[in-house]
Amino acid sequence: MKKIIGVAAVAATLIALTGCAGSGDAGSGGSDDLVVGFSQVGAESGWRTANTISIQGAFKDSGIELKFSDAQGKQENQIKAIRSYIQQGVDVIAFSPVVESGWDTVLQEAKDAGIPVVLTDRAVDSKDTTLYESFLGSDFIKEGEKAGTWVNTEFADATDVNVVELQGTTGAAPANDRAEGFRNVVTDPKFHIIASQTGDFTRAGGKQVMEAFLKANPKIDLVFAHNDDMGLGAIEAIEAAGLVPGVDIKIVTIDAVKDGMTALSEGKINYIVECSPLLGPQLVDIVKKLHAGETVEKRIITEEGEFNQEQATAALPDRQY
Ligand code: GYE
Repeated sequence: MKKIIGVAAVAATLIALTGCAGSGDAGSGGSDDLVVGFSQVGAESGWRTANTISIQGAFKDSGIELKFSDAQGKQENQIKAIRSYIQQGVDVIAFSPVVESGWDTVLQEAKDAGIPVVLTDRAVDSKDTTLYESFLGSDFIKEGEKAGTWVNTEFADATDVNVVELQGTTGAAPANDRAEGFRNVVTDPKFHIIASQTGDFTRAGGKQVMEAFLKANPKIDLVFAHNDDMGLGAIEAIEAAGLVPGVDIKIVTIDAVKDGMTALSEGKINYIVECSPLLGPQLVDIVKKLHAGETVEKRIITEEGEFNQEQATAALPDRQY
C-alpha cells in the first residue's frame, strides 16, 4: 500500500476557509526573517489556481517571505526548484509533488542540508518518512470511495452500467488513489469500467479523451472524472455528440470548484466530491511551528464535503473559488 502514514490522522478543521484569524502576525518565533521555498505543480486546473492563490495569500498575510516556482507539470522542474531552494538555504521547503515516485534523492539532499520539507496536497511514496516533516492534504482514496458510493446509490436499480473514467495525471497521488477508492466500493459486477485514460487533470484533456471514448463506445452510462475540469471538458464532448450531459450520461467529479459547482447546479454534472485547495493558512501554521521547534503532525487531513444539485445551488453564492 502506498499510504505511507502510520500516525493517527488528525482531521484538520477548515480554518483555511476563514483565513485562520491570528495567523497574520509573525508571532513569537520571529517569523520576519523566515524564508520558505514552494514548488507548485503548475496551473492545470481551477483547483490548482485556487491553491496557488491560497498559498501566496496566506504567506503574504503572515509576513513570511515565500519563494514560489511553477513546475509546469514536470517533475524535473520541481527537483531543480528544490535543489535551488537548498542552495539558497531557505528555512523550509514545501511542495506539491507532481507524481508520487522518484523523490528520495532530492529529499535526502534537503535532509542533509538540515532543511525541513512539508508536502502539501499530494503524497510521495518514499519508504523513509523521515525525509519530510508533514503531509498536509486530502484523503484521495476516501474521495474516490465517496464518488463510488454515490454511483452505487444512483444506479441501485440499474442492471448493466457502462462506466468511463477520466484519470488525473499518470502517477500522481490523487489519480492513483481516486481510481483505487472508486474500485474499492464499485464492486457489483453489473458495473463495467469499459475505458479509463488520463486527461491530465485539464479541461482540454478531458474533452479530447471523452471524444475518443464516445466514438469507441456506443453506450456510456457514467463518467467518473478525477477532477471537475476534466468533467467540464467531457460535458463539451458529450454536447458536441448530440447527447445531454447529466441525463443521457451521468457525471461524477471531484474538487467542487466554482465552474464545477455551476455545472452541477445546472444538472450537467450529477454529483461532486469536495477536495479543498485552501491549504495556505495551514501551511503557514506548520512553517511557524517548525521554526519554533515544535512538533507537527505527520499527516494532516483536510475536511471536505459532498454536493448534489440542490446543495451546489445553495453553496454557490458563497463559494470562494
Ligand atoms: O483534484 C486537481 C488538480 O492534487 C488534489 O490536482 C489535487 C488535484 C486536483 O489538478 O484538480
